[in-house]
Amino acid sequence: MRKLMLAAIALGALSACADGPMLLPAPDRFDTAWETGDDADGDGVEDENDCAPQDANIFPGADEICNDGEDNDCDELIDGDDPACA
Ligand SMILES: [Ca+2]
Ligand SMILES: [Ca+2]
Ligand SMILES: [Ca+2]
Repeated sequence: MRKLMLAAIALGALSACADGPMLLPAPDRFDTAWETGDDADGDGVEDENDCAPQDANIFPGADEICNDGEDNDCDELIDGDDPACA
């Protein structure tokens, strides 16, 4: 089943490159989210820029919470490693 899906995706990409008719009825959900800039958790940051697209409390520009083990502000620095907690 996975091989079939990959083949179908490859076919879709090829047909798009050739500017031919689309063979697939719809793109998969991830492609749709990426293309439309969906914000799944409603935190105001598009999923493609959000390090936690399913958590509305975590987004670039959020306050770092210094004792929860999460990278709350999406700068890849967690708790004590984040300058916000210095
Ligand atoms: Ca988020
Ligand atoms: Ca944190
Ligand atoms: Ca951080």
